[in-house]
This record gives sequence, structure tokens and C-alpha cells, in this order.
Amino acid sequence: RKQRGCTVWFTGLSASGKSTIATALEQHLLHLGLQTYRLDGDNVRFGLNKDLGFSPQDRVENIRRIAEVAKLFADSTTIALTSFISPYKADRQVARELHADTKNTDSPLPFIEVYVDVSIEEAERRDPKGLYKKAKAGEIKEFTGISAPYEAPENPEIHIHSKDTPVEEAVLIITKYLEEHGLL
Ligand code: GGZ
Repeated sequence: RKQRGCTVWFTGLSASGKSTIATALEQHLLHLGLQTYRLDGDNVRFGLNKDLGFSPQDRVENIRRIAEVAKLFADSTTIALTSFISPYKADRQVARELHADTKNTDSPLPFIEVYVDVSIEEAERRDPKGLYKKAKAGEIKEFTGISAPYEAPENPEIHIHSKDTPVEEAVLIITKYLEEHGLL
């Protein structure tokens, strides 16, 4: 198989299912013999970005660094998967433009925005880590969807309603998109 690098950029609320889908997609791509790398809170917020919190300025910088790193992976012909809330439209646009910018790469790198859409009610109902409950009790400040904004994408390449889309189906939707765009 030939592969070009690209970045699949997941965005959505906490508990939307981003990481679950990204992890399943990673497994699927690995089984196809493709090179892929997943960036998420567990390997980025505890390392490269351990100096950053959740203030608006810190989230901007979090996303900027992640976009730069994803771009380097994509430039190495890896399929980079990023799974961060990335709540601000402007920051996702910055990530997109960075991939299009050829100042430090040979050619533009494809950027595929995947909106993992879930209602705030459903996210609160899931609440796998009890964070929404804490946020509502005021124990976590500036929590996305409760006391900090989430700006939904208007024109994502892929829009997944996670409540009625099984994980395996989401994986197939994204894989099909990548195939149809010559990225696998
Ligand atoms: C949102 C927070 C917050 C606040 C801690 N707001 O469900 P999780 O736990 O595992 O995913 C959330 C994660 C969000 O980090 P990101 O790097 O994706 O955010 S952003 O893109 O906005 O920079 C949640 C946890 O960190 N978490 N505090 N205040 N999520």
C-alpha cells in the first residue's frame, strides 16, 4: 500500500467519543499495514504540554503545538490522528492553515476535520470520569460545555453523530473518506 501523510483532526466535547473513535481508527489502520500515530491528552498534556492548563490562552497554545507536531508526523507520511476538544473555531482554522502552508514542507498536507457531535445533555449523562458533575458543582472551573465555550465546526470534512453511530461504523466512514481522497 502507498500512503501519503495527513492529519485527521477530531474535535468535540469531553465524553463525545473522540478518543474511542480515534483509537479504533488507529487499530484499523495498523491492521491495514499503514503507519499511523495518535496524539491525545494522555501523551501530550502530560509531556510536551504539561506546562499548559485550560485557560483560553493555554488552550490556544495547546492546539497550536499539537497542530505543529501533527504536521511533522503527516510530513513524514504518517497518518496523524489528533483527539483534543479544540473548542475554538479560530484555532482549528490555524491548524488547518498550518497544514496548507508549504514554508517548511514540500507540499501541502491534507487536513481532515472530524466533528464528533454529541449533545451536552448526552455528554453529561455519560460523564465517564465524573467531570461534568464536578464542573456543575463548581469544582472544575472553565469546563468546556458548562462554563467554557465549545464552538461547533460549520463545515467539517466528516460529521459523526456519536449517539447513533457505533464506533465501528465511524471508523468505516473515516476510512472510506481517506480512501476516496487518495490518502490510503
Ligand atoms: C475541558 C478538561 C478540563 C476543562 C480537565 N475543560 O474527558 P477528558 O477529561 O479525558 O477530556 C478532557 C480533557 C480536555 O483536554 P484537551 O487538551 O482536549 O482540551 S483543549 O483542546 O480544550 O485544550 C477532560 C480534561 O482534559 N479536562 N479540565 N476545564 N476538559
